[in-house]
Amino acid sequence: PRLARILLTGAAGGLGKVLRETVRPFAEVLRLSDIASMAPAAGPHEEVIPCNLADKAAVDALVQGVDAILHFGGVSVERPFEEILEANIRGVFHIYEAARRHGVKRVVFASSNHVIGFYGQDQQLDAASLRRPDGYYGLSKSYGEDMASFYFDRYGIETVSIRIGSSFPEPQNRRMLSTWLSYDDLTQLIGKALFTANVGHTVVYGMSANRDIWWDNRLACHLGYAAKDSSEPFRAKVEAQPAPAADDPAVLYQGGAFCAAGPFD
Ligand code: 15L
Repeated sequence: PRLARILLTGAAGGLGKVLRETVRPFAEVLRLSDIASMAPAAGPHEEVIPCNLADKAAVDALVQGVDAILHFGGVSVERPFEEILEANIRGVFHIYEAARRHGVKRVVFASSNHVIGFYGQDQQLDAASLRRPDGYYGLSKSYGEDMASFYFDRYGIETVSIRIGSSFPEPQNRRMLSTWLSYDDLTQLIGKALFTANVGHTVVYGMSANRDIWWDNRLACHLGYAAKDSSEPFRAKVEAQPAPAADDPAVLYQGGAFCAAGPFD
């Protein structure tokens, strides 16, 4: 399956740069957007439109003419509330309002494990577990999930919220042996999120087929996501690092070091 035009926000970000290449087969034209400048310039089958997500009119224009939105834009780490408010909270509202106004029926929302970050690494969760955000960033992703739920119930706009674990070329520490999501698995998951019918608002944990996982995706089984990669080949390399203290948030909480960020005054 293939859509005519997909919008990717956050296209200059860590995952956006990767997705610019890997989601190409999902659309005739990929519209790329970011607040930061994007190199290289638009290639064949690409459109580049810089946009500040906090600017409602600009987001409205950005969304016009697309068939689906991959919303990966915004602040991606813990920051003071005011920064998160503009990019993530106002930003996600602008995306959904624009989707409503322009009849866009499918959004893939880059949510995060930080919506449940304060659970212990000894706990098992599924998509119905109560959220325990680990900061303003996690709160903004939690708000984004609620925004997705509301826009489905009220306007029938469907969303898959992917609670991304840690999507990097390889797991960087012990925690990421559980949270790692390979780029290939992320791309597969986005394909399922775009092309599975009747997703309503589905929450899925974005992780590879790692050995020790904390999250159960059975409530998202209709997506048919089947991870192919695992953090296991990187275990020896990661475990060669000095072990953190037993009371280090990095090994206590699912959200890791985010749980110890701030305060900012
Ligand atoms: C996130 O949500 C961040 O965007 C990313 O930079 C990683 O820190 C990731 O979570 C993680 O928890 O490893």
